[in-house]
Amino acid sequence: SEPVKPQPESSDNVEPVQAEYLDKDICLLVDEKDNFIGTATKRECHKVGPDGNVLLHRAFSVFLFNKRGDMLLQRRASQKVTYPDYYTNACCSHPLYIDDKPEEVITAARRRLNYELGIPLDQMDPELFTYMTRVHYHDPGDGVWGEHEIDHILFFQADVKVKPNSDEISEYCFVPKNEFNAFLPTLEGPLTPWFNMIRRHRLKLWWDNLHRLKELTEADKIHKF
Ligand code: DMA
Ligand code: MN
Repeated sequence: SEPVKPQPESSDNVEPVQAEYLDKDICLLVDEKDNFIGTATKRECHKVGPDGNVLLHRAFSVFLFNKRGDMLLQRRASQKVTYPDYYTNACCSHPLYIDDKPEEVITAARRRLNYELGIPLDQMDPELFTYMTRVHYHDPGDGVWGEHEIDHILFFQADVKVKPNSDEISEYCFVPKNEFNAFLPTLEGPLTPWFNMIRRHRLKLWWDNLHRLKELTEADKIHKF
């Protein structure tokens, strides 16, 4: 009989576009104080180990608001490797190791907002981003793919052109602040753990103060909510 062919790792049920990035994207490993200590592929950074652990790496989460103060909520595409079909904030991803150095977080955020939401780069002046704080969290996900990150939280407010990439996002909408709490229970899927954490601990405070966010930043802190 035919010998059993060894399966390449990248064929483990992951959709091809996502699989390509799992091996191509080089993420930044950090220590508990967010010091850069090395690199690993996106795949290595999200595989849950036999002990339930995941490698600690650097990430960012953008919360995007239009000028009226409505917040962009999106649903992750079904083919996402981690947290498919979950509802979440505008854009999350990872600063990468590019040109022999760690990419700046705001540079990475602009790159991914352009890729995932189709926002033109010239509509995202770096000055429009406010770096709020960092959150250290560990979540085992589905037990195969999970997260363990120091997540840099960025707020962004501007009226921008949005054209979502269907490889990444299946739905999006802008939610007015006074409708947010009633809107959440109507969603047909769960919220991502990081979005839920920020929602519970900081979102109301920061959403109420979009006009003076700089006064509320906790730049040196790394929260463990
Ligand atoms: C990873 O987001 C970052 C956080 C804060 C969870 P992601 O899974 O959306 O990353 P990517 O878009 O690069 O797959
Ligand atoms: Mn990650």
